[in-house]
Amino acid sequence: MTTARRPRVLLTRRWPEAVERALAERFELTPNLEDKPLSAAQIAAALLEYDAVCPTVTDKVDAAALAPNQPRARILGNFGVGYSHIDVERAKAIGLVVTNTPDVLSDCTADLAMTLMLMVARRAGEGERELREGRWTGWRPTHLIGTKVTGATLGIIGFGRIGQEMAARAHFGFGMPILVYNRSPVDPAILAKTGARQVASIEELLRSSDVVSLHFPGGAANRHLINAERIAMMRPGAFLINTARGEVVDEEALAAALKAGRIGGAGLDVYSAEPQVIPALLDAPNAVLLPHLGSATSATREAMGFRVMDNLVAFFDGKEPPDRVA
Ligand code: 8YV
Repeated sequence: MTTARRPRVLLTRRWPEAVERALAERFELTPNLEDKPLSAAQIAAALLEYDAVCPTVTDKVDAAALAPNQPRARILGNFGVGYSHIDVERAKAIGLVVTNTPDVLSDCTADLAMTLMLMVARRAGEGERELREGRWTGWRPTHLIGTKVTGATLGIIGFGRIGQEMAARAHFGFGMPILVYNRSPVDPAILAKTGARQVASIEELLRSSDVVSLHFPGGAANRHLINAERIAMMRPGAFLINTARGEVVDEEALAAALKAGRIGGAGLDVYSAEPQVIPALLDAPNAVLLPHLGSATSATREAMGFRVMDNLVAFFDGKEPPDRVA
């Protein structure tokens, strides 16, 4: 029996142990032992050396990283559902297949969006900072008064898998009426599950919601979709939740609205220049700021890794990878 050479696979970061172990049984695996993001030059070099390169959101897989015109690599197995860090057109032009990891992180990302909504509306971040810093002087009827979430109207922009999970949690757990803005019409049966109503414009949604949660992809087309003008359309005291991608919000405009008390607060898990967060947001007490934790549970991170593996196995077996996006 001839032993065919196993495909060489590069992971650009450390992955969950169980996934690395399984991948190493099937492929000639190189994890990034240093666990630091790769530079464009390192990604370009890797494309000449490996059969598959598996990036994450911390890798800028742009035209510079995709410089080789004739890479050895044939597939980018992205660890994550969002892939706005990958220049998909350039990847296609040099013959790379691109896959992602949908479905498996919808629950945990929706859970985190709920966490942010509750934290910001109930001023949990402010309260915890006060207590830990020894500034808590005790209970009083007027202390850290927040906003009631139960029954408030939730506006969801982008009604894909994660948006729908958010709707279910908010509607069935907190009795929230759901408004939806989505580029294409949503199947009435899907809307009916949470009694959601699809509105015709983002503007209508912003004007009619007490909480606005963003669940659409990043990338150039959606950059600053939530800009100063649109933030100004939000109800006074409303909350903006972003677990999607930082670039979809004009962060300076958001920080200005928070500072002016134009809206009630913001709950953010993603930023336009991660891991940097602009000072104006860091200075806003009514912002709850988490470090991109949407999918950060052991169950989900393992499932994401195994989902990449399924795609690699299919691809190298000559089959269509199930989560091909390009
Ligand atoms: C991932 C995410 O952890 O999947 C996504 O799109 O935003 C996160 O949940 C991250 O992108 C990993 O690359």
